Amino acid sequence: MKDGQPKAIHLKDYEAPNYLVETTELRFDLDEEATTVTSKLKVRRNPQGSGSSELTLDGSDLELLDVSIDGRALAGNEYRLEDETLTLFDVAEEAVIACTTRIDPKANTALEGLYLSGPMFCTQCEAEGFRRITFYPDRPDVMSRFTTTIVADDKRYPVMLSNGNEVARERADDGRLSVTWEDPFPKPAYLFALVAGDLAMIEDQFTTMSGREVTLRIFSESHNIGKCGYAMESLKRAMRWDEEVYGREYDLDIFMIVAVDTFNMGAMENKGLNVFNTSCVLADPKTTTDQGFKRVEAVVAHEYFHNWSGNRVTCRDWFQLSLKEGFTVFRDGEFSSDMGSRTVKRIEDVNHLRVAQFLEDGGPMAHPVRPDSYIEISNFYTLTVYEKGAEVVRMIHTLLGPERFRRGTDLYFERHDGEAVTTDDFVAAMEDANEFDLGQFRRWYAQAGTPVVRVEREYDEKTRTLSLTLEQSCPPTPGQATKEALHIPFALGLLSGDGREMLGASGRDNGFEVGIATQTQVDNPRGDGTLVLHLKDTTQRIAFNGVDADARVSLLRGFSAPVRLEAERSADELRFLMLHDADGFARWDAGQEYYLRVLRAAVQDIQAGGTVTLDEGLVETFRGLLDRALEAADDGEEKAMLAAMLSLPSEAYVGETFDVIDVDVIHEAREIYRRELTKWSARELEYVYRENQDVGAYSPDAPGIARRSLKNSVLGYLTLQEDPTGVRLCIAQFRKGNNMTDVYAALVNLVSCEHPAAEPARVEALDHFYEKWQHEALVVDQWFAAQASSQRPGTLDRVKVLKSHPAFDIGNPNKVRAMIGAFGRNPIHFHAKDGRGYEFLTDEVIALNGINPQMAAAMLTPLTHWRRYDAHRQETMKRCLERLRSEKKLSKDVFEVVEKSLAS
Ligand code: B3K
Ligand code: ZN
Repeated sequence: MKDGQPKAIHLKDYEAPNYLVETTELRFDLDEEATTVTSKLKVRRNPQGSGSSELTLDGSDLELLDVSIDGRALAGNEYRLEDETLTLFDVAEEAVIACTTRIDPKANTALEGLYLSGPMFCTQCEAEGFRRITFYPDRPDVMSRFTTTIVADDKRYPVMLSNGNEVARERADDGRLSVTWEDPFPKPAYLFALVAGDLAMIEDQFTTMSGREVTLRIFSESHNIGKCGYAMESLKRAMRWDEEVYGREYDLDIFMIVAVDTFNMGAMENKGLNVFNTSCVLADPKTTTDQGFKRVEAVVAHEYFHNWSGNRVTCRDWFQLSLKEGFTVFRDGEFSSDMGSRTVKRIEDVNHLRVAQFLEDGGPMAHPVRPDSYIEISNFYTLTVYEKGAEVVRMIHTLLGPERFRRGTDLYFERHDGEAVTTDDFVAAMEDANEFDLGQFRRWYAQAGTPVVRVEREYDEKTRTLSLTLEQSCPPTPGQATKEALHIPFALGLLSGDGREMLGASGRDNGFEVGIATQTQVDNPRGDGTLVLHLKDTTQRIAFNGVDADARVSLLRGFSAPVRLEAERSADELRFLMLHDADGFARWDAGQEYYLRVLRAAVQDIQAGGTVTLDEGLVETFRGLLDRALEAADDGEEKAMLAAMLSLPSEAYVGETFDVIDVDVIHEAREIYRRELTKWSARELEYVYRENQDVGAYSPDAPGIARRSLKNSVLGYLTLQEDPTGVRLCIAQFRKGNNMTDVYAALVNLVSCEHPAAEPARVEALDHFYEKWQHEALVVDQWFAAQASSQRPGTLDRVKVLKSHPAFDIGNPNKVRAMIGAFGRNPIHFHAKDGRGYEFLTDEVIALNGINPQMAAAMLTPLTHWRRYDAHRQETMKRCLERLRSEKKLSKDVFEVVEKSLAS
């Protein structure tokens, strides 16, 4: 950081800007090491501002060459230039402020502002990157119309792009080319973008719902252009979907995506000119896995959807980040659900939320969906803002139902088009469009921590009444010692002993008349057997009359709220729900709860010094699932569901449920079960494996993805077989696979495989894989990640060696994520008792701190959870954090995470 301790910024201190910027004219004279940026801002005093004639502009790492007001150059006493600001003392009601700055894109390793990605120029301005380009009121509530002229040597940079439409192209006197772009839509500076390079392009057309023709272009370096077709198809699907589901039409005549290699995150929704990490746009069966294809489709859609949820209606300040991110993640999730399997998408999202967001919500960085304060906003692009934020929007959708939700979004877009608003404005539009009270619901935005819903059940034989008591609570989080009750939509169903739905319309169809006694509001939004209870008080009760003793309740269907469910349910009951629950998510979830209970018991057995007593019911259940897999339909749903149901909860998930995470024992317990399950169902596993081979050409469609995920999850078990059959199958799949999904699944299994039959194939496979794909950067990332995730001994040493590999580059975030990020998630090696894993990560964070602070802070996350481990590990991890704290030139990003982690 630059001047002493960085200070926190608080939501409560928000003030409207003093000046608004009507138009922004920019001229870039591009040069790799000395780009000159000339800006002309037409400013006007904001009637809602303080009225002061002082105007403070943000600026970081800029060399100021000149500044003028209304054409008059300012003398030194007319402004104050500080480390991160330029203050002009006396600005009239209306004025034109011009300034020239010089920047060094080549030296910009933070990848914020204007920088070089390989041979091309590109920008990243969200959240506060524009201030690294020129002096500007770099805040989202200042929206301006931008005109951008790019001047460069067109032999090296024949393609020059910015937001909006190209309006002029001329040859300058010195022979360079000058291209001007005009964006008619006012936007905050964080949505500004510029790209220049020698790029190839694919082009397509989209006819909008009102019949306008839009040109769609995807640019990349020429060697990647053959892999952009899937992103283009995804884009068109997303554009159509947004018209159909939200009535949102695209507004410019052109929409562009540019793929770049060096990018801090997945992609960026700049107006009309999205910039994408190659990892989220390139897709090809030979080099991209099914997960990769799904990611491309989802991220392309996500960024496109931002055109309305983020760009046309943007955030007033960065505390409102979830306004655009939570809502847009919800939108892209619904899109993906409509394109593939809704249930599987829900399972994936909930898994992710439980493993990672719950951890964040219970750790030192916990914050509400709308944070109250931050030191570095880049640290708040979190799972809480994105994924929990999306869950909050989903709950509004559940409470209102689809039609009323749509009425709410229509009003929101209409009311706030062209404005910078707050999450409260979003909720108010939902309320006003439907006369629905979301007063208490708003607490979801303000309160951090994962709520717990505890369900107690009682059955009265005499009256045949089943009563449920639901109690909600939420543990304290930093700065929030006590919590208030939330408005929780809690979805449930009731199943008869023979597995039929007993409630709602489905219940009546099945001949059940269940009486309900409760003070709680109960809805039946889908008209099926699922009821939604509005939990608002700490404790609420509901009783079902006329119910037999063998009836079973299905709780938290569809994961209707991001809470931890605590309910005593017997193994029999969970197995029953796994088979009969009408809600696919609940079937999977019952299985996970059952597996979790078994694994937790095994962990406790080992910790007590005993041996693991095998739960035979689990083996039987597992074999039952494999039997079903043999008859499962190839519909893209059932097999994917079964693949998910065959997977034991991850070590991270099991760990998250313990107060003290015993990494070694959790690993041991889970491995014991994986081996036992394999041993007792080897024949079934082999059948399923053989029955699910792809026939015909690879296609990333739902049935194909489902089939491969089933086959590959079975392959993971087969490699644990004692006889070498499974390992041989794996080696054969590696050699013969005609798509990256199969080849990579085989590689990952081989990399962690302990079986002697895997030698020397493992090393050969790794060498062969690199040899073959060394020119495909994204595949090399996968190669790094597979090795950094290996469970075999020696992983850390291997990672250290790989860091000197010619393909590794600490300046490229994809490489950093593939190796250091993957290692930080390696449950046993990162947490090795000798502390070497922690020390390694600390060294890497220190190195990154000086290069790319955002990446440094992101890599640090695994150490922040130090309090969750045993005393010895706590001590070692804490020492690492203290070592970081004592570093001299700590960035704000790392400083904030370290300070908060160490705070008691
Ligand atoms: N809005 C960007 C994220 C920007 C992150 C800045 N540190 C991508 C997205 O969420 O769509
Ligand atoms: Zn986003």
